[in-house]
Amino acid sequence: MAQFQEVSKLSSQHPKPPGLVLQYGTAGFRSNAKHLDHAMFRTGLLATLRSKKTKATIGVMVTASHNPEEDNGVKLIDPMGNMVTAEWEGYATQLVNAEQDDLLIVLKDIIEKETVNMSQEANVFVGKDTRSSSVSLSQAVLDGVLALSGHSKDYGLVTTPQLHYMVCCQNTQGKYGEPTVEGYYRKLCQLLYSIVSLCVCVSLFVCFFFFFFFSSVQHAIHSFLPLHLSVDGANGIGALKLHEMESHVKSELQISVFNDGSKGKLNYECGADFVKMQQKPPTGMEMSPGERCCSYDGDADRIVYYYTDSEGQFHLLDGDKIATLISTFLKELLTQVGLDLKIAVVQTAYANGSSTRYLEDTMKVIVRCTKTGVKHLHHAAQEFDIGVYFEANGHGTVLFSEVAEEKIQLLTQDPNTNDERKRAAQLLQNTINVINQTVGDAISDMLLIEAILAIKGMTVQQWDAIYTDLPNRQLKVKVADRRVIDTTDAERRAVSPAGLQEAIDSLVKKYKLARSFVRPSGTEDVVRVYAEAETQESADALAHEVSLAVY
Ligand code: NG1
Ligand code: ZN
Repeated sequence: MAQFQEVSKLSSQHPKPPGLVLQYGTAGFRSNAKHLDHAMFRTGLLATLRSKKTKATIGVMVTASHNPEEDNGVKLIDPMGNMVTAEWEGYATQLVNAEQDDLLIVLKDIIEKETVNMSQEANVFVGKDTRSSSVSLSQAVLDGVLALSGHSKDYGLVTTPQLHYMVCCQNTQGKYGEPTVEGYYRKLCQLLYSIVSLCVCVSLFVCFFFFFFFSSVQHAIHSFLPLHLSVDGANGIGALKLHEMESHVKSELQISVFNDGSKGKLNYECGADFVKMQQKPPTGMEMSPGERCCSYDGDADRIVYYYTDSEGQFHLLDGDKIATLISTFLKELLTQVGLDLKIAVVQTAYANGSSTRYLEDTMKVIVRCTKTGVKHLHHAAQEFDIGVYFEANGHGTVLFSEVAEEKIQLLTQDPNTNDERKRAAQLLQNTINVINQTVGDAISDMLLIEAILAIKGMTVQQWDAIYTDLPNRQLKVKVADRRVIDTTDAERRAVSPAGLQEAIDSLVKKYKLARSFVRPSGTEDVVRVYAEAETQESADALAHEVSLAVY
């Protein structure tokens, strides 16, 4: 077939280094950019097949997120903006690892297994981050799509969540929004306006209720507008996009962008991963005591907040604190509207023990723990009316079931609902719209957090004080073969090698309020060790001792 001749011809321009093996893991394919040209071309081929199979638009994002500039990676996005299924992840691994002469055999095998109708049209959206290698690598993806006569749309420089959003908008015929970057800003920002204006209404209402004077009402309005925030853009795509968005929110939110890529290197001593792992501010950021700051990662799907206090002490508000703020806000609104919707928070084993205790014991919210990796959290969150999911590293979002969305929308239109209830329902409705439900999104999460803090009249210090994190430490250990470690119970216990879990248990017993676990990383060739305890010294010592037990 002519189609396959084109594949043969173009694939010879993107040859596979013989013997190289890559694995489609939690972050798609990720490696040094030098090894990825063939993987990109073949991911373009697979995206085209997936599009034919689903009769929908598929996304391909070229990024290695928080990895160093020299690395790159690629991830497929399914029609509703989700990750692809486990089967197709398997196909991706098979196709990318097929030696050059076997490529057509493996390709035809997938077509046959999935009964792909090759005469079906295919559409693929492609996006890339700011890495210098992303230019040629995204071209390789486009070549792959072309080789199977698929249509492609190159969005160029976009954040990962923006591309997820485009794919979802396209496949829902605009129901989710308009599939353009401008449409994305309009959707997210308009909601910030209305959330803030509703907040003004709430302030007016509250002030009226307590018989405050008009002047104090004015003060209440102006005390939080415009909001001020310093953002570390990790010298990546997020910084570019914040500059693009600035004009949309000028009078509501003033953003000072640091590490905007004009001087520094991508993710180098900056970005959400650096701040979370090092538990210190990024370089290149000017911070005044008490000032609210946040960091994005290299593809802007993660966010963490922080501030320094008057003594210069650094305070991190990570994904757990974000999940707590958002779920508390949503639960309060649900109580106000009187809707009986089941809300849950989904975390991983990396969630700080204090956050889990606070959510379960004080907030009385259901908490679920899943394996690391967004797809696991996303899946678990789908089981509830409202599922708030966040990894401690700041990747997360909120999912609303169709039933929840319908009930909330009905309330906003119900003529028998009193004003206060209607306002709360309207806030819930606006919250649904500001959230990127396809995937964690630093820009969307930031706009929501800023709105919540404004509505609640809360400072970053008050947010931080909701609960106190247990001191913790994460370490990486290099071992000969990390796959010898197998885990169970959402990665909280090791089942192999024999004796490892018993060793960890006896080390944990030595410390107060201690917990520790180990797991092989899905994105790096290391074993990750996590420990938390009553004091930082204990957490550090426990992490160190457990890492020795891993060898
Ligand atoms: P691994 O390398 O499997 O620990 C890391 C993060 C995940 C997730 C993926 C994908 C930690 C401890 N792990 O996975 O949460 O974000 O990268 O980027 O933060
Ligand atoms: Zn990322």
